This record gives sequence, structure tokens and C-alpha cells, in this order.
Amino acid sequence: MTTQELVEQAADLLAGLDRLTVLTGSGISAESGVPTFRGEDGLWRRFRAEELATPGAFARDPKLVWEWYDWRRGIIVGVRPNPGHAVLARWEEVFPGFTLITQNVDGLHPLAGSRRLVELHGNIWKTRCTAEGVVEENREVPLSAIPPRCPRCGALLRPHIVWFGEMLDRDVLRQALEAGSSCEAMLVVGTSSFVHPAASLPLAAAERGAPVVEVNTAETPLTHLAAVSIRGPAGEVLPRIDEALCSRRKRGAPRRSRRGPSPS
Ligand code: BV8
Repeated sequence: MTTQELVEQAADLLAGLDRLTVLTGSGISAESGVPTFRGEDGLWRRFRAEELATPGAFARDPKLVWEWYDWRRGIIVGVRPNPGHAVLARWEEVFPGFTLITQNVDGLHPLAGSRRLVELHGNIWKTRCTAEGVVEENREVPLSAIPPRCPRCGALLRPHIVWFGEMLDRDVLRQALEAGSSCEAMLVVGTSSFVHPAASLPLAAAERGAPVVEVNTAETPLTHLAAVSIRGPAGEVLPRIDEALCSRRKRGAPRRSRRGPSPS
């Protein structure tokens, strides 16, 4: 099947829906110039995550961990959201029950205007005081002091990010599970579907019969479960799905709330 035929299939599945949930990974920011985790330019190739994105690594060497985040902030401050981010921000108007769940900490979705957003793993532009737990925005690039310290109590600040081996924020996880269990369909963009609990969201949706649409430049463990899996860069494929949806709206395709899978 051609990519355009798959795009039309995806649009048929999504057209007129009310509750659409989207899950994104670092692949959606690749075309903006943000390194993915496992790609050629992946962070993993230079640094093993277990060495850096863990509470143990921070306890052992907070300076090294902050140098890594300062390096990533230096890359991210210089890039812009791409058309893939823009389509998802616009879809908040198209789908009344729209929720965007991202694993990305790069802040490009909010920069693109996304508001109905769940940042599962935190945000690289926020710090947290290791003593008081106070979370604050910090956009200083480069950081003047590494490691940065709390202006109130002088304790170490840490990135307000979920590290491996750490539980996700309870409210954030609840919002994600709710959006995953009530959606009529789930669109999964630019993720290797490897890290849990994020990777379990589309599995649970598919299990209860909600169609999963995947957009990725490569196959993933999710591909065989997807109703439609489109191979291509998110920044090109999402605008094509959006266009196909627009033409259906113009043709006056009826709004339909899929009676199928009831929210579990
Ligand atoms: C937890 C913040 C309780 C840090 C991140 C069940 C089974 C196995 C393991 C576990 C399990 N449950 C828990 C675990 C342990 C662990 C885990 O999942 N480990 C993995 C490695 C197996 N999970 C946890 O620790 C979680 N906490 O569960 O707590 C607990 C604790 C201990 C034990 C049990 C339970 C916390 C996980 C969160 C960690 N923090 N990020 C930081 O950023 O600094 S995860 C981080 O890695 C990202 O946020 C993201 O989630 C993941 C990377 O994945 P992707 O974003 O998908 O990126 P990747 O490079 O892999 O893939 C990119 C994809 O895009 C590719 O498919 C590529 O083809 C595609 N692509 C590329 N370009 C494009 C494209 N697609 C479209 N267009 C393009 N242009």
C-alpha cells in the first residue's frame, strides 16, 4: 500500500471522532534537530542513560548529570517546533476530547501551542529543589553554576524530570491512564515503544479495541498491533493526515462518536 493510501486509511479512522489521544516520543522532535535516544545521533550512543538519567547517577556525580542536561538545553534552546508539533497543537480544536501525552522533556509541544498536554517524564526547563521540592522554571543557557543550587536554601537543584527507576508523578500518570483508557483511538508518533509505563498505554488501548495508528520512520514493537502503521517522518506525515481530515470535513463527513470500545 502507498503512503498516501495509508494516510487516507488513518484519516478514515480518525475523522469525526470525539476522544482522540496522541502519544509522542523523541522522533517527533528529530526534524527540529533534537537528538533522539536510540537514533544515529542518539543520546544513548554518547552516554548510557543508566549512567546519567537515574537517581544513582545524580547522587554519585551531580555535576556530570547537570553538564549533560546543560548540553541538551543548549541544543533545544536553538530549535523550533516543526509541522508535526503544529498539527497536534491545532487538533485540540478539531477533536473535542483531545489529549496529547508526550515522553519528551524538550518543551517543543507547549512551544507549538499545545495546552491539552501531559508531560509524562517532566520538562528540561524546570528544576526541583532536592530539599524543599519546590519546582521552578529555569531557562538559563548555559547554566551559570553547575550544579545549580536552590536560591532559598542552598540545596542542590535537580532537573524536574522522571529518571529511570523513579515513579512518575501520580497525577500525571492518572491523567495519562485516563486519556489512554477513554480514547476512541490512539495515534502514536515517533516512539520506539520501549520505555514503560508509556509503552503500555497503546497496548492497553489496542487491547480494549481502540484502533492504534502509528507514525514512525521504522518498525517498532507496536507495529504489528497498529490498525494502520505509516512509515515516514512525523513532520511530513502528520500534515498529510491533517489535509486528508480537512478534505473529509469539507465533504461534510458526519461527526461520529465511535460506539465501539467503551471507556474501561
Ligand atoms: C518506573 C526522561 C516504577 C529522562 C525518560 C516494564 C518492563 C520493563 C522495564 C520496566 C517496566 N516497568 C518499568 C521499567 C523500568 C523502566 C523502563 O521502561 N526501562 C526500559 C529501558 C526497558 N521504566 C522506568 O524506570 C520508569 N519508572 O517504571 O517506576 C518502577 C521502577 C523500577 C522498576 C519497576 C517499576 C520511568 C521511565 C522514564 C525514564 N525517563 N526520560 C531524560 O530525558 O533525561 S525515558 C526516555 O527514554 C524518553 O522520555 C522516552 O520515554 C524514552 C526514549 O524513547 P523514545 O522517545 O521513543 O526515543 P527513541 O530514541 O527510543 O526512539 C525514537 C523513535 O522515533 C524510533 O522508533 C525512531 O524510529 C523514530 N523516529 C526517529 N525520527 C523520526 C521518528 N519517527 C517519526 N518521525 C521522525 N522524524
